Amino acid sequence: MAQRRSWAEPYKIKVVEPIVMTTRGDRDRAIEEAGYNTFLLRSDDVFIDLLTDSGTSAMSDRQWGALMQGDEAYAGSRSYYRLEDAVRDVYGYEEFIPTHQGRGAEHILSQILIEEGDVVPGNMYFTTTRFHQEYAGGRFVDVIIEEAHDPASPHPFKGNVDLAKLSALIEEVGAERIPYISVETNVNMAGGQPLSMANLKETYELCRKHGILLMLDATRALENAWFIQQREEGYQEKSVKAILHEICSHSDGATVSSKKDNLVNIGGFLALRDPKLAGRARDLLVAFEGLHTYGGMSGRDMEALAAGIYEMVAVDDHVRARIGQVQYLGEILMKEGIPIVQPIGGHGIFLDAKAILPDIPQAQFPAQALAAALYVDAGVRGMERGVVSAGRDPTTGDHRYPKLELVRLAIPRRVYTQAHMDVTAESVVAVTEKSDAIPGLEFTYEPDELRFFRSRFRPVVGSG
Ligand code: P70
Repeated sequence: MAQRRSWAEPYKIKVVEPIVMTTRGDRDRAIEEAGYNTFLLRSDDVFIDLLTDSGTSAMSDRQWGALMQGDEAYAGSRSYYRLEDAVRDVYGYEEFIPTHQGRGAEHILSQILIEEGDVVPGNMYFTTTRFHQEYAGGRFVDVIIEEAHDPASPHPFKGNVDLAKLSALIEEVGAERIPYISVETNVNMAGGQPLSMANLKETYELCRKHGILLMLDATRALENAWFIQQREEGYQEKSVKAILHEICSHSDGATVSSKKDNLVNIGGFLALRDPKLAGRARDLLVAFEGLHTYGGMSGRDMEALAAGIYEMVAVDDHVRARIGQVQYLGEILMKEGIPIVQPIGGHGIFLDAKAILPDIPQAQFPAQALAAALYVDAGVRGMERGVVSAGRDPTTGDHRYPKLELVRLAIPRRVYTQAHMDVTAESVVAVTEKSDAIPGLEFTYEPDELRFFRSRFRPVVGSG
């Protein structure tokens, strides 16, 4: 296709959903009631909702049309077979196992492969993924390259696996203690950072040599494919569709939260190559999710998902515009001198809270405090991705202190306009300029598991 000077969304808007700007007084009250946790805000109190890109995409007219064609048969639904075809065509895995969302697939995969005392390496943790690995008796070990932990490193593939770290781990614990490596595409907690095809291939070769499986978290594999096309030698002329297919070819299976790349509000799947392993997964599926021909989805969910999978790869302009919007916001912030994770990632902008609030100690949750202050300024909702998200070490009980202490502004797909990005950038600048006034936080309630979702805080007296 002829190169243009600028990108534009390859769609126009047919339906809109009104949103309301609240007053500063309303927002002060709302954040206090929410215990300074943006997960506990009501969406009616939010103006621009950048909490997550998960399940928040706008569906196309074709997807809405597909909903009407859902076959709600308990067993053998036509919609299941359509979805199975879509996953086989686009991702290339033979065995397809539907689940209610990504963590449903993680649960099943962890239960069939991990035994008590096993070790599961991965290119940076993801909260729900690590939870399920530990819940199954495993121990997660981070084998991502060091650059991923440095927000300022401009490395083009910060999601890469560090093969020396992986080899050392295999040496240390023995390959028989490592059922699989979990390789995430476009690593969420690193800032939406891709891994390269070359690194994935080498990782897969190393694993095969040792009889270790390679399971992808292919939740944002489309966005990873885009970065490979843009940045990796030899991929400029290939479509993102072809690149995505090639990514999956270097793996034994994948878990996918379809609430991201796949453009639906709910759904997910586990995909495998080995039919025996798939049989064990289906045995558990019927106990935890639902029958093997619907998992946790209705027939209409499966129709919309099949349509979404085809739509995301139909033209490269879709992902180009999606990531283009994220870059638009990131570039404004960089011009304003706001410290954000470099390079700009695929699904959102990650503000470096340690750099913005250097006087708040990490034990007083700078990213949580920054997310709350940003919300109060103009009703923009982001998410803490720092020490609160990292949780406690199961053996010592201490906080885990990640190097990255970030606020994520995740951009939903096909939902907001450039004007929303402008308003967001202005608010980030305004809050950063007044950052001295932001107090640190302390827990008033801390849940035992995945604490970031429901924890509550209050400002630390005398700080800020
Ligand atoms: C987010 C969401 C979900 C997710 C993911 C990756 C790379 C698996 C999943 C789970 C939602 C979320 C989840 C936990 C904490 C905060 C937010 N990410 N793998 O906003 O999929 O949600 O469908 O069960 O990013 O990043 P699911």
